[in-house]
Amino acid sequence: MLISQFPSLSSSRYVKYTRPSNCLTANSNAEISLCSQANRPWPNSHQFFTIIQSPFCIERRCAQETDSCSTSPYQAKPQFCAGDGGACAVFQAATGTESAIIDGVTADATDDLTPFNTDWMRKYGGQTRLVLKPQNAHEVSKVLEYCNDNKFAVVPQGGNTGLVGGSVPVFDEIVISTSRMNRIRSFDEESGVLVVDSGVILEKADQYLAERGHLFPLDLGAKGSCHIGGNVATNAGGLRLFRYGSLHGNVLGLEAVLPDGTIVDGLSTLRKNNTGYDLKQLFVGSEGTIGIITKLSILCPARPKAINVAYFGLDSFDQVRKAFKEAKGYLTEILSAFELMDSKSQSLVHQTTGNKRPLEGDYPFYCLVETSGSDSDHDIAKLERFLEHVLGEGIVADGVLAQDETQIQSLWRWREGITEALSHLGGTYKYDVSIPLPDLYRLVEDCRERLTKLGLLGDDDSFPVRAVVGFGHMGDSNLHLNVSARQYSQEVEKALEPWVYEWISKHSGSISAEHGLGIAKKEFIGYSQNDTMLKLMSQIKRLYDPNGIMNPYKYI
Ligand code: FAD
Ligand code: 2HG
Ligand code: ZN
Repeated sequence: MLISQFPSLSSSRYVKYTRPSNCLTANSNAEISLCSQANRPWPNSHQFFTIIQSPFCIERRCAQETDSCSTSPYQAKPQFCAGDGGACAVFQAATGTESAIIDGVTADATDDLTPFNTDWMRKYGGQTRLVLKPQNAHEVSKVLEYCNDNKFAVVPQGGNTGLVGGSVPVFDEIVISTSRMNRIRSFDEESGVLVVDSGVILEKADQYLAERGHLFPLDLGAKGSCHIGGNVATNAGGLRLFRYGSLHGNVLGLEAVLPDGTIVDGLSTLRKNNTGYDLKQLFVGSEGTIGIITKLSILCPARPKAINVAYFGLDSFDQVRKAFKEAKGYLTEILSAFELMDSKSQSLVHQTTGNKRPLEGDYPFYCLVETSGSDSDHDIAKLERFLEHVLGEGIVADGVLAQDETQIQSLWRWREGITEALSHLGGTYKYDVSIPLPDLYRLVEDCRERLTKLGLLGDDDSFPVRAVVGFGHMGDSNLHLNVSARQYSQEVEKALEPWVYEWISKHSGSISAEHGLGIAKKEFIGYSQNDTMLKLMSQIKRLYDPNGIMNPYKYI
């Protein structure tokens, strides 16, 4: 066989992603909005914001504009108030226990509130003084009805791993966390239908299914923290969408609560159900703007018995495209992932983890190819024919094939670990985009060239940008352009936006492939949606949420 023997990888630990620790432990008065410096203790925004208390509401002004503080273009809408002691008593009665509330209204709870006010990237933050953790749809209903009647704004929050600032408040909106809605309700081995509460952690659901010979049809790097409700609310794509398709197809039914407290019972477990509008689809990717998802039924495939993973080094993006084409041709029904990583992404993972690299040489591009099937001998034979072909034709320069489960996990870490590796380096500007394959990587090259010409990109600390990195789900034409800055700054942001979005629009792409819009892309939705679509979306929003209490200031 032509492929090199698998070298012993230095670490076989499978990484579990949690929020960066300095975000969880730092002290905060939560006086922050759209303003942070990732490599300073979090948060330190007192110099930027003052709070003006009115009898009913809280209003914020940016007191001092500096290069590192993007002044929030948003003012708290006057009708949204943080709630008062009376409201807290109502919420306590609705949720039945004191432990379901983090109450920073009647007492100081700053430290407990900080993780709910701070997003995963430490880029966006709010100042909620109230976190509610209802346990079921009836409790959510009571809470939302009261909020709606009193025009209290709310932000649904799952695992808070979202990457567009959608899961944290902008001002003092009340956070409704799904963390106590965490029960697996049922699983039918014959149909493969799983019914879960929305706060079940993705990895827990997958472990439960593994014990029953099945697989959750979504997998992503944040699986140890993200909630299934959050996955559905963002229509997360992840590492195996190529094989198992999008959540729009796999979610069979859901239960949700509308802002006025109405419980929508659409928890069908049927695969086919053509009876009128498929309203559940509105919740898939709604990012908490029309209601709170409380339960889900999901179609789960049988767990493949034979999984193989290969990792390649390639000399150009054209070779990557050829390898992808050949993988589809040779591996057809067993190909389950084809992931792209550029040289810079892999050197940054190496730098932050210290792990031994899978290949000896350095290549401009790397790919991870996974096959999943039911017959190991059949799959290996197919994979070997493919490997011999791509190595023999010089499409792939070098490669390794995992020999066991530990090595499979280790190879995946070189792809899944990129986001976490970057999070240790400062602030990361993230652009999650769809681009037709021929132009996919050109965005990274053009971005590098632009930042270099502007004098922003360089190796030493005098340059604000450390690296421009490209990786993503090649099989889905989904690129992740990550610009790693030494700290978040207006100078870098202005160099990137709207330039990136204009580039995407010119190349017939989408400005959000899988992470959603949140607050990060609120201003830019027009680059991917026309006026008619935007008008229809606004009409739907008004129909479901006439008082506009659901996740305000976000994309709609
Ligand atoms: P949160 O971050 O808590 O919320 C996300 C949004 O959904 C918010 O707008 C929130 O208001 C809303 N929401 C949450 N729960 C509900 C609910 N029950 N009802 C209504 N609205 C709700 N995304 C991908 O698509 N593919 C990837 O491969 C991928 N990899 C990632 C890797 C890492 C290391 C990290 C940190 C993130 C990654 N993400 C990825 C981004 C993120 O979208 C997913 O992690 C996940 O889908 C978010 O789930 P969550 O429970 O953390 O939701
Ligand atoms: C991934 O594919 C995630 O790893 C995160 O979608 C991408 O960090 C990112 O930009
Ligand atoms: Zn992704």
